[in-house]
Amino acid sequence: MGSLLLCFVLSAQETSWSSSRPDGHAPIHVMGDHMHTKGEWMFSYRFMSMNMKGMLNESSETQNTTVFEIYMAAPQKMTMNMQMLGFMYAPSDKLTLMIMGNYISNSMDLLTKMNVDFETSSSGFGDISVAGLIHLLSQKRQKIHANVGVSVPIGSLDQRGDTPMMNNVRLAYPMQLGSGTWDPYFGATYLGQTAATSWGLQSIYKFRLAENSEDYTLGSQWSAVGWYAFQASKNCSFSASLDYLSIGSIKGEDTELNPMMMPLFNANNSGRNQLNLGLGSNYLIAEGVLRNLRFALEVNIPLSQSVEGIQMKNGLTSTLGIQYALGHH
Ligand SMILES: [Cu+2]
Repeated sequence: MGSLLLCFVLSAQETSWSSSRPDGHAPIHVMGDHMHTKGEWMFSYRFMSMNMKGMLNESSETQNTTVFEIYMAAPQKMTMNMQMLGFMYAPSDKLTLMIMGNYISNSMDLLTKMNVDFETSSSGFGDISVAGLIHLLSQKRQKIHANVGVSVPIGSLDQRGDTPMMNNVRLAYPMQLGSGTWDPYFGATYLGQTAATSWGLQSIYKFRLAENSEDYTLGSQWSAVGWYAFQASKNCSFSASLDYLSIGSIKGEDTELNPMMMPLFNANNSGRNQLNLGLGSNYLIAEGVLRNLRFALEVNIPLSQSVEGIQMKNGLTSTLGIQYALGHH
């Protein structure tokens, strides 16, 4: 009883925003949400699995027979698995540096007009993200930082596979692993806390300014996410988030892709707007040898999506994460 009372007194006295609590980190799919204090570093691993099934034409579902009126093949299902490795380091209280690399494995099931099923797959390293989080404001339990970064083109644009029509052909745009261009991004993150709850807002715009070696430019991306979390215990928190993602259309085209072959070979079928609901949980080990080790889980469910032309319909995305911070004061 005495220690419980002490605990209340301590949390009432704590008046600055803190990352040292389960909800001190955003839901796991959000990147660059928190800063570190001088000398701290953090290692993170994430596994993300994104599933797509069926097709959309603008915002309504479309069938194979409709697609076969124009195209030779139609995508049926796709899975994108991404493993992400990240490091954060704070040279000062005002700046946290972040680098994140990823390894992508894609597989896509397709059906031809002649009713033949086939599968294509691609895998390799994706683009590397290098960023700085710059402290802007902090007041009591609220903070704002800027997110400034660049995506470094490491991912391949020449993933190939065999199809019933032809062997060793270049795969569709969504099966490629990178943008092929240096893409700067800018944004800001706002964080707030009470003794047992926390929330945040983040908005980031990624510019695609240049044309890649295959004569196209992926669409620019705007993302906005808001989340709310509460502590169920000292170690565990639950969160809900809303995410809005707007991706522009591809400009130019990869001339190795025949746009009549399959909707996703056609650069006109690119660009989308999507609203996701996320449900997640964070778990923090606060004491002992594994102190500062975190586990997190989140599921993101599309609430609405609309696409340019004909594209695959996005389904659930699940993200698992492990984070470990060192040099904590
Ligand atoms: Cu961190």
